[in-house]
Amino acid sequence: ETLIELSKKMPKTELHLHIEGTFEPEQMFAIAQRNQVELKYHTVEALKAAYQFTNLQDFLDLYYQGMSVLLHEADFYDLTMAYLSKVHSENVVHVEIFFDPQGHLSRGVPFDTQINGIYSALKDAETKWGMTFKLIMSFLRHLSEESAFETLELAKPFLHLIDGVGLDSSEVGHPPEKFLRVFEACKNLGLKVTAHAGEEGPPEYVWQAIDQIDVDRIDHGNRALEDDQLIEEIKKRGLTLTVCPLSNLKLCVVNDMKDHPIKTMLKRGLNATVNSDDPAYFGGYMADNYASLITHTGISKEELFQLAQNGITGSWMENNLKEKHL
Ligand code: ES4
Ligand code: ZN
Repeated sequence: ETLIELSKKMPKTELHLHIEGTFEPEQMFAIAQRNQVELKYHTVEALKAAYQFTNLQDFLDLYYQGMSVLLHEADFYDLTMAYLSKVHSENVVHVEIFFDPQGHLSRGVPFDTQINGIYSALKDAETKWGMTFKLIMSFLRHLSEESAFETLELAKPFLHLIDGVGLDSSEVGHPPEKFLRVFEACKNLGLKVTAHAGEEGPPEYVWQAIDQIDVDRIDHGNRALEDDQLIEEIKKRGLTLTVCPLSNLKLCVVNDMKDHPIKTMLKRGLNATVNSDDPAYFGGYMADNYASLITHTGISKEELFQLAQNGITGSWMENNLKEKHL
């Protein structure tokens, strides 16, 4: 059995996935047509040709355009179900999904439309396949603290459906401390907390996520490797890093997959996991992320098992369920 075959068979978790980043061009055009929304690109080919990014912002500009066709609950359902069917076929057994409510509220799409569509698909996948899930509401960090607080207010009737909050979008210039008070309020409501940190931003932003926000997890965290003391702190706290190999390649966080630091992370004792971030934009889902690491980094069978195991221990699933999967 090859390592790629093995990695496909392993039960896997996805802990870093933006549902709006699973929007495949074909589905985007179909929903655009049924909603009579015009896209800037007029063919699937032209859109796909635009997926060449030099940094995070290049990607985000297209990501916000793409999600602009999502208007109705059925759109959010269809998007989510397409993603869940795909990763079910790759033996993903548990997903923790981000959604960006502000990216839709700004277009007049109500909070309940968004969350009801996404949540119904998650529930259906649980019923059909036993796939378990957590739902994470993410704040857009390029927007204000006030906007994040308004979003939290809108989320309050739906807190029974939301497990945690995250922080995403343009990192540099928008440090975690900008949202210190919002995250404090979220924690007081019993929500788990994670934040994108150290993707493009400096180690200082990872320190802030830990020391000021007291995050339960770190999304990406690549640049933590620049600071030995920070590595020690992450280990001391047992924090999981949700690493996204194909994302890192497409957004030029790494220049070549052979230089991807995931093996270094494991060797340094960090709880790294493999995730797909925005698979429709970055060239692959969970299985593709593993396959790329296998093909280009010389990762071992033991390291693959460690990554999958970290995905279970670092998830927010209940402890008895973790034990079942380990
Ligand atoms: C994102 Cl890769 C990435 N980084 C930050 N924010 C995001 N939102 C969607 N994908
Ligand atoms: Zn992300």
